[in-house]
Amino acid sequence: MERTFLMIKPDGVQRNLIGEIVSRFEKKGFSLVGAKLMNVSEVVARQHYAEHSERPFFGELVDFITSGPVFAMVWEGDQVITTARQMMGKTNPVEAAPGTIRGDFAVFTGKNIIHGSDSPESAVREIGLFFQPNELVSYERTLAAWIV
Ligand code: RTP
Ligand code: MG
Repeated sequence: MERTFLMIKPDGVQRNLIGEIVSRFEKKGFSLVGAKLMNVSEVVARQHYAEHSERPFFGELVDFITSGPVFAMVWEGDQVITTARQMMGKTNPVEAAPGTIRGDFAVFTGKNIIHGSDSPESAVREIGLFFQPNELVSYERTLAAWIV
């Protein structure tokens, strides 16, 4: 069972898209094992996007991700890293297919609503950066017991 780090960026929070986005991953069949609304410090933002530190847009990226609250999440499921990236769509919303989160809700690369880990190594690193182990809750589905 795989885990990934997903984060609704400040534009997604401002636009009231938390519920819509969480709902897509729930309906897909993945399990939410951790989530919190939080402000990202500049130190954490720089660490999170360290791979882009030499790119010309790095300063803007850090400013944006620290500009307001984000909704940080850890999701669990079979192949969740790759599948979540597919559900998010391409980085540039112009290229993101309709039906994807960025394809449906975003217009600009710099305001593309959601982040998702791009590999198992990134997922481990990013989960560790944003969550303490005791903030993650794994559980068995006991749906029938709650319905009847
Ligand atoms: P993310 O890390 O946020 O999930 O996005 P991603 O993997 O699809 O794209 P990545 O290449 O990792 O870029 C990280 C974020 O940087 C901004 N960006 N701006 N102006 C530009 O050319 C440019 N390229 C990337 C985007 O907000 C992108 O999500
Ligand atoms: Mg990335």
